Amino acid sequence: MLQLLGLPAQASSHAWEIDRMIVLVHWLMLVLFVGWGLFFLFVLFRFRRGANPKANYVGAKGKIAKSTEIAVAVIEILLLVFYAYPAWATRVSHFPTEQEAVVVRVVGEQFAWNVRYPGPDGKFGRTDVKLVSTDNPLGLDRSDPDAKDDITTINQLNLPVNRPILVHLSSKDVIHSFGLYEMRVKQDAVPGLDIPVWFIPTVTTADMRQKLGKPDFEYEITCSQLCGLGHFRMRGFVTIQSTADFDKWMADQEKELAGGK
Ligand SMILES: [Cu+2]
Repeated sequence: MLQLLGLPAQASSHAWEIDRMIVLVHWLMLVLFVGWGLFFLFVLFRFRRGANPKANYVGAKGKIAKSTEIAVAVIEILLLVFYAYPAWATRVSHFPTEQEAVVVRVVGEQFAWNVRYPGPDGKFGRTDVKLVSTDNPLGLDRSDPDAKDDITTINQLNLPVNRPILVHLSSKDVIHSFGLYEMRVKQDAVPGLDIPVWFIPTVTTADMRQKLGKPDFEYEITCSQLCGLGHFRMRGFVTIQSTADFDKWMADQEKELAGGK
């Protein structure tokens, strides 16, 4: 069924929950589609002109119609209450703490994703809109002690596997949407707002390449909101690594930052 629906591979701990919902809704829609189709054919035959020379203005009065309608409503309520609400509740009310999660800030702009890590001190440094330039797209104030070790990248998000990731999303200009399809994550990035979104990646990029048999596969950040003329090229990449590889990458970034200063 997943293959039939063309869903991307699953790479986060909650991906199955979203997919189960999608599959159940599609089964319901398939039953309704076939049911309505058959009913339509039946009506064409049953109420043909030859058999009904005189129109009946009252219409059909059957119990089947009513009970079918109630059954469909009940199934929809069950889907909502037992599948959709619980899945949504974990997303919005069971956030990991800043201590247990890897915290990242992602700021959308026309047409790129600016990524920022707090660095070893775990604190995000000060930013100032006056400092924004092409070299410093986030306006990071490097004179602030908390900002000295902040790591920034553009269109590249490195994350460790099997750890909660907490992304704080915002935007510099218009509304963008942060979409990680394999993680089943999609959240709007809105100027002036800090919107948190969390997930746990479960498959490293290397493992996913092997699984899919595609040696050049990359997880992508897609902008899922039509945000301007360059919307189509607003894409970043996510590299899911083992904890050791991620720590090494982070250390390399720190070294590069220290060397460049
Ligand atoms: Cu965008």
